[in-house]
Amino acid sequence: MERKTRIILALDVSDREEALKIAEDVSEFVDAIKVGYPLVLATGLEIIRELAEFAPIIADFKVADIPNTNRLICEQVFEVGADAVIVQGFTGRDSLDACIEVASEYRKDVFVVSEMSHPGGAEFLQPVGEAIARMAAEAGASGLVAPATRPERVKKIREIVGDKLTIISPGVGAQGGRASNAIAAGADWVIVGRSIYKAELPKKAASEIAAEIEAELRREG
Ligand code: NUP
Repeated sequence: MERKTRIILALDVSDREEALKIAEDVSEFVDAIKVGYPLVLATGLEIIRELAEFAPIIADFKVADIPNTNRLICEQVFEVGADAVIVQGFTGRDSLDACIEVASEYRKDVFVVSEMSHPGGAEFLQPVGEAIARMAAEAGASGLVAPATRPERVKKIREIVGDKLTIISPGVGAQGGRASNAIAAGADWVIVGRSIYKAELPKKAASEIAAEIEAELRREG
């Protein structure tokens, strides 16, 4: 994934034509497209291959099973052309290792959720988020998913993993987080869904977030 706009589009629409149209429309302003259950369950796994024409694809399946099942899931995801997969860390080191093993066979990336961005993410996951971040670093994951809704938590996770891991951060816009705050806290990329795909002009919405991030990066020097 090349760092240009620092935006990952969360393409949670459920119509194939709409998904392809939005992907093409906003592609110059996003560095990757995140595809999850809403789109894949509605249209089929092949949508990943089709969207990969526009940007690298992150498959957000929050993989959370025993090692063998995780392995089988990751194989499907990389076979269809995804560049990365998002997995849960709470299932433990062996489950994570299975995902990382498959990813390294395909030379692809694994992002581990350390703490989720919605209010309920603070309930069970936040108390173990830092331990998950440490485990992800030790296991050799490519990066972490940390909440833009709580920039102070992104900062904490960045302190824990240093520059070794990439942090991608959802919760911008519709969930209340600001892109510039997440980037200032140490996120490498923000993940933005509804604020782009539900906008009247998705391309304009993406370009405005890109400009906000650019201004923040300039400010930081
Ligand atoms: O902690 C997380 N929060 C979150 O919102 C982990 C995620 N993977 N996501 C995903 O990011 C969520 O499933 C959705 O696809 C996207 C955020 O979308 P939006 O709130 O910008 O519409």
